[in-house]
Amino acid sequence: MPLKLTTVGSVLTVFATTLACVQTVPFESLPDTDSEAVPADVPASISQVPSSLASVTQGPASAVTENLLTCSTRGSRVSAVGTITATDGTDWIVPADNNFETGPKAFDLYNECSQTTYDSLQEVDLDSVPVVEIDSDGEIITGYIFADNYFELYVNGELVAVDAVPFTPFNSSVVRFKVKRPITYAVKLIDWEENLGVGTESNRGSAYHAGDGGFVANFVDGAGGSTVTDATWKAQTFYIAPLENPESVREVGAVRDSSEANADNLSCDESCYAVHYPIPEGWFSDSFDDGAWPEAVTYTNETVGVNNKASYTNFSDVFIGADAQFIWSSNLVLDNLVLVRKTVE
Ligand SMILES: [Ca+2]
Ligand SMILES: [Ca+2]
Ligand SMILES: [Ca+2]
Repeated sequence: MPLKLTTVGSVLTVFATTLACVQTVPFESLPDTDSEAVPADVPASISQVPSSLASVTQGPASAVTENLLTCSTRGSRVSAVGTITATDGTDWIVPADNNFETGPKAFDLYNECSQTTYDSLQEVDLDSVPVVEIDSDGEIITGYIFADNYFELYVNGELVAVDAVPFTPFNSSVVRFKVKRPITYAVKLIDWEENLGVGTESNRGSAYHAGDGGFVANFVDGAGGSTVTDATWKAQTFYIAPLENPESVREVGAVRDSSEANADNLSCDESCYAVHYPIPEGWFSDSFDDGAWPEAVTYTNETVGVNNKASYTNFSDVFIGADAQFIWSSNLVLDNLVLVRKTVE
């Protein structure tokens, strides 16, 4: 890749025209110490931290919130939040900063913690779902959502609902809001973790199993139309863990690509690394430009592992039946904080 590091402008121009190339030099917010950038003739490699934006942490975070939700249901995992300092001195919240304690909770379709376990959508009185008014003269949209593990939904910049269960048991939700078009959906997604900072949970015989994520939604309007999650959404990751080696994260165009990283049978346990990226200001706004974000990657029900989860299968008519697909960023396992967006006219 004939990169010439003459000016920021030229780098950005080259970058924009070579989105398919493996990025080996900082391309956003070039630091003052640009002289240390990799020379132009060095081939694509995994020999450095992916970009000037990324920060690296190692080992466990310190819990600042021991448990966001007390739930006695069998299979309920503790949903803690912690902080950790990176090698560059920056502080990070893991698994992610969130509005669980203050945001409006989504209405339950299926939530064992609240003992709401509808067998089907036909049992749900949708008129009892509160309508969040974004535009008083807008149309009413009804959205069905399942997230592994946690979502926060913004519509045209307004926080409409947060997931009622941060970690597990798995739950599903319905939201209603009144809004005018165009409609921008922006969703913060967190694949929660038990071992804060190292991206793992106790599962499948290991105390340090790397869990996976997944998000599916179907937003139905009153005129027979709907917006479902699919590959036309944008998705970007901001927290990648566990990593045996942080340098295994590469930037391939806009993709923060951890496909080279081992996700199974890791042995780093409490000494695993994580790579963090700052969330851009106003990412949830309708005016935010997500043009540089990768397209979402779709995943099958089998891959996400939902075929045995009543919180999903009881409402399959609004998910599978509506052709809504599970989406995430490029790594369903290692990407733990993912932002997704979609604008519809
Ligand atoms: Ca949840
Ligand atoms: Ca998960
Ligand atoms: Ca994960």
